[in-house]
Amino acid sequence: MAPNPRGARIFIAEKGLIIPTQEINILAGENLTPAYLRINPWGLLPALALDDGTVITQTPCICRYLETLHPAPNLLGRDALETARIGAWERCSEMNGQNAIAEFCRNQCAPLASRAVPGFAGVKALPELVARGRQRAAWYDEQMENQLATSAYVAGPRYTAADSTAQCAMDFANAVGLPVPAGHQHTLRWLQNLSTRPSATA
Ligand SMILES: N[C@@H](CCC(=O)N[C@@H](CS)C(=O)NCC(=O)O)C(=O)O
Repeated sequence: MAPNPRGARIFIAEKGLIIPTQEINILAGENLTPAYLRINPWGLLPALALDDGTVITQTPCICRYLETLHPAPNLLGRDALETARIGAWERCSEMNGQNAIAEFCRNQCAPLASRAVPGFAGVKALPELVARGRQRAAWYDEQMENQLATSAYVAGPRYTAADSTAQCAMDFANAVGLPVPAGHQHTLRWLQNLSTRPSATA
């Protein structure tokens, strides 16, 4: 359910690509083992390993790499303005959504008590950050609801990576106890619509 690996899988599915995947157990700390750190020294998921051994990290960069090689269907923008809009909403979902939700759940999750920051060990959870994460996530929910009140999809009238990035943040939030507020009808309509796409189960 981790939002970044799921975001990459959804992107790959929307592109119609077949890429073998290997699951790495974050809660068990598999991403911090020497074997995984040899693949990605930052200890983060996802990572895309090419046949020649090159490894690409950071979800937006993996997506950009794949979009460059496989331009259709376009998911990152058809022109300068749309590309900027999609990028802005992706950054919003990462910073205001995913990071807030991570702050909420990591600082109260017993298996991550000394792994409060993704990718490395030895950072202790701070219980007071739970409430702040909830507050930040509520602010993100407001931003999304306002946007989706006037826009069919997150970055405009068509489905793009801005949708999958937000979908992963919101589904993850729901899984850790921060559901979309019941009154946010536009967000709920949009999320229900995305859940019917085949990529939702990628
Ligand atoms: N900016 C990175 C963030 C990657 C990230 O934080 N991934 C999380 C899973 S969603 C992770 O690897 N967590 C490892 C951990 O919790 O130790 C990206 O875009 O890929």
